[in-house]
Amino acid sequence: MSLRAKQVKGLYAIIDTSYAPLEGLEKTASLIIEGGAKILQLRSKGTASGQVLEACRKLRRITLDNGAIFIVNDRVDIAIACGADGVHLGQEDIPLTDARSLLGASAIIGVSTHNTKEAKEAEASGADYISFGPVFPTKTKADAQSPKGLEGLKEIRKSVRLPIVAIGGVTEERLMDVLNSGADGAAIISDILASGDIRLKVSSIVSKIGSL
Ligand code: TZP
Ligand code: MG
Repeated sequence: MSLRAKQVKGLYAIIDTSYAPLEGLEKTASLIIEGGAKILQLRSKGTASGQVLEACRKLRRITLDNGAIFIVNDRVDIAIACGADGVHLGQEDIPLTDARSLLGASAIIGVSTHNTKEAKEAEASGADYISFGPVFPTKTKADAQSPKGLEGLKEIRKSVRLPIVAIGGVTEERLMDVLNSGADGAAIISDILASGDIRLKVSSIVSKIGSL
């Protein structure tokens, strides 16, 4: 496993701007980082590119100041422009090999997968990690596939060696279930952003993972 891949484990916090408005972005990110998250992604569907870049530059500064990894969802161009650590690609985004040529050898590149075929393809193409899901029902992604369950996650674990980040309906309560089913990391949006106390929620999640 590459050095890049080894860093992808534990809590993978995603700021989705449908839960956390761009105006309060730095505050939200700071609370997540103060809670102890070491990986942060920005996901901002439908936002103008210039605004996304501006937001990413802020998050890049906060993550760099705190030794956290910063990943941009979907947009290789914005990841390059803000100096992110990497990008997360969906199945419909630009191919991994093109992203790798643009971002370079040291970038962390993740790919969304929903089945064994996609997971194996991502591994063969040089992904550093895959996300797999939705493991559970989620309201966050309108076009999410049907939930794959913990059994689906266990199947994927058997098919690839890459770090697997479980996504979709993952909560503090379900955290241990996904980690015990083969996930190396847990990507969480709503359980963090919709909680009344983001810093406390993150630190509680991080301490649960730390006690593994
Ligand atoms: N991809 C698959 S499910 C999902 C994404 C982006 C949404 C996850 O959000 P939540 O709120 O943690 O269920
Ligand atoms: Mg995407």
